[in-house]
Amino acid sequence: MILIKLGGSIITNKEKPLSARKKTIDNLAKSLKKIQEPIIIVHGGGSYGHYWSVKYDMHTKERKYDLRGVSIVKNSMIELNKIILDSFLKNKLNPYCLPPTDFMTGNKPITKKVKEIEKISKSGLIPVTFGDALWYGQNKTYILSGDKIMTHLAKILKPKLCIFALNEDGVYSDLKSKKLIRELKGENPTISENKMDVTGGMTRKIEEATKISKMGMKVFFVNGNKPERIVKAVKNRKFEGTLFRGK
Ligand code: IP8
Repeated sequence: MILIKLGGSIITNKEKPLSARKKTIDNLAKSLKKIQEPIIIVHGGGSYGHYWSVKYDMHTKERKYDLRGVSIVKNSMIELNKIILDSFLKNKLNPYCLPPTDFMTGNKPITKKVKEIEKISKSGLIPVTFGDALWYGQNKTYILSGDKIMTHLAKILKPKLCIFALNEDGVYSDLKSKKLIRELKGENPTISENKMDVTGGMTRKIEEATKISKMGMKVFFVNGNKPERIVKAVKNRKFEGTLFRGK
């Protein structure tokens, strides 16, 4: 089983509020169609969820955020999720929409529910979940990042491979020259931050990827604009991107 995160920066135009990159999503869907094994998809918020989270000052910390903000962030994620689901359907994939409320309670995954997601993916359906604004308890809510969902799912399901599709070739050792790091073994590279991202952008991704790789799984960062690289990574062909190697 393969766990794939479609980053918000690849499925939306982060420069422009509420704009999905429909052509890119279609191309991703076409490539996913070529994968012959069970997959689970997680997607990010990009210029939907993050745009509204910034407006309403909502973050990953559990707090009493503006209720209007909670509703609007959730609504925008449903809107983006619908675009992904429509594209999958159009490209002959069978998505199975799973908002994170289906398998999370507070900030913890429900193991039994997560295990069910694996069964769903093994049936041939493609579970599709996403980062979201979530109820925590005691009138508090928080923003759950899709990257964090990747770690929760990986920990319980131990997929063969975790892939993060990004708007970059992978992790760069130097941002100016865009020199690609081909392999990381637990070390933390320094990177600059995207201010629009309430869940921590690339830093969070690297943090979660490192956690997953330390649990003994392979994690790949690949450029989602070249979705054939996802297929190559799955088929173990010549890989282009950054590999996080575990134990
Ligand atoms: O883009 C965050 O998910 P991410 C989703 O995977 C929201 O960090 C609602 C901002």
